[in-house]
Amino acid sequence: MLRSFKATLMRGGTSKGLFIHRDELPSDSAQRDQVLLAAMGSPDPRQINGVGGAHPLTSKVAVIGPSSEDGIDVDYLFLQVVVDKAEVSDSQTCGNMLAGVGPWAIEHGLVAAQEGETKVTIKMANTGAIAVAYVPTRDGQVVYEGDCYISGVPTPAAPIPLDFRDVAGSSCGALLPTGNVTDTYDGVDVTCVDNGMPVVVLRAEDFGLTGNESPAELEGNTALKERIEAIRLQAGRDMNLGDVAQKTVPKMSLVAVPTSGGYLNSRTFIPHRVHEAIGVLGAVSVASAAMIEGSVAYGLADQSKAGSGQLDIEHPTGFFSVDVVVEPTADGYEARKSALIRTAMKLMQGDVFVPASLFGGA
Ligand code: NQM
Repeated sequence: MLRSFKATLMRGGTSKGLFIHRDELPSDSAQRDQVLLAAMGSPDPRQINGVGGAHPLTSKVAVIGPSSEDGIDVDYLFLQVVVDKAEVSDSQTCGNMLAGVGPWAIEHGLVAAQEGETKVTIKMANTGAIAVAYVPTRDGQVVYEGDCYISGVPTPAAPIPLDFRDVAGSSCGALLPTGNVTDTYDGVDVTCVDNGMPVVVLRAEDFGLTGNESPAELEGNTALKERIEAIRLQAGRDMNLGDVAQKTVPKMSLVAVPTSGGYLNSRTFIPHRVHEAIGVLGAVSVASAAMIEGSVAYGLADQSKAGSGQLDIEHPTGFFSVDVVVEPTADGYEARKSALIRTAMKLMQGDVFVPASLFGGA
C-alpha cells in the first residue's frame, strides 16, 4: 500500500527540493526521516525511485509550520537528504531553500499577502537564527516572475531580498568559533568562520591550485579531497561541532584572488561534492572572513570593494553578491549586516507517494 503527503517542488536560489507543511509528516523525527528518504529515492546515487535530483543541491527538504514565537511568522527546518546514504541531516540550515519559504508560507495561508511586498519573518530552526524575506506580492498572490538573474540560474525571476539577523555564531557559538583569526592544521593556515554557516576558509594556492578549477576537476582529485577532509575533521571539532565525520558542516571554501572584478574567488566543498556556485550563508561567511584583517582571505580579496554594499564572491558559475559588514570591536569582530537577494520558483505541487508502512500504516 502507498500513502501520500502534500508537497510543493520549488527552486530556492540555486537549490531545489520539497517544501512540506510539518503537519504532513510524522512528528517522530526518525520516522519522518524514513519517509523523506523514500520520497527522495535515497540511498541511491541516481535517486531513481524518488523525486530527488541525484545531487546534494537538489536533494533538499524544507519543513515549515506556523511559529509560536512572538514576532516570528514561520519556523523553517531544513533537512539535507543524503543522496547515496540512508541519512537525513539537520546539522545545517540552507539559505537557498530559504528563498522559497516566504512564497510558500504566503500561498499556504501562514502569512497574509500585502499589496506590493509581503514581509515574512522566518526562524531557521536548525540554528535558531532569524531571516526576514521580502516577497513580491500583488492582488493577494505571490509574484514569481520578474527580471532578476542570479548566477547559476539561467532564467530571471522576481527578486526576494533576504536580511539575516544574528546569524553570526548561530551554529558554532561565535563568528570566529576557534577564538582565532587563523589556525593551522596539517601545516595549512585556515580561517574558521560562522556567519550563518560554519566554513573553513583555505587558500587555493596552499594546495597548488589556482582557484579557477572546475567542480569536476576538484572532485576528481582524490589526494586533494583526502587532505581537505583531514583538515575538516580537525577544524570541525575545534569549531564546537564535535565529530563532523557524518555532518554536512563545516563547508570547505578554497579562495583565491578574484578574476572577474569581484571581491574574492571561491570553490566550495559542501563538504564532499563541490558546489556549482556557493551556498547563501556560505557566501556570507566567506565574505565575512575576508573582511577580517589577518584572515587567510583578507590579502586575496579586493579590499577596495569593502564597504561598497556589494561584495561579489566569484564561484564556478558566476558570482554571488552579498552585502556584509564585519567590523572590529574592543574584543574581536562583529557582523553588523548580512543581506542579499535571491529568487525562487514554484515548479510543481501535489502528492508524493511512499510506502504506507513508513507512516506506521498497513
Ligand atoms: O550556505 C549548499 C546551497 C547550500 C547551502 C551547501 C546554502 C547556504 O547552496 O546557506 O544555501 O552548502 O550545502 O543551497
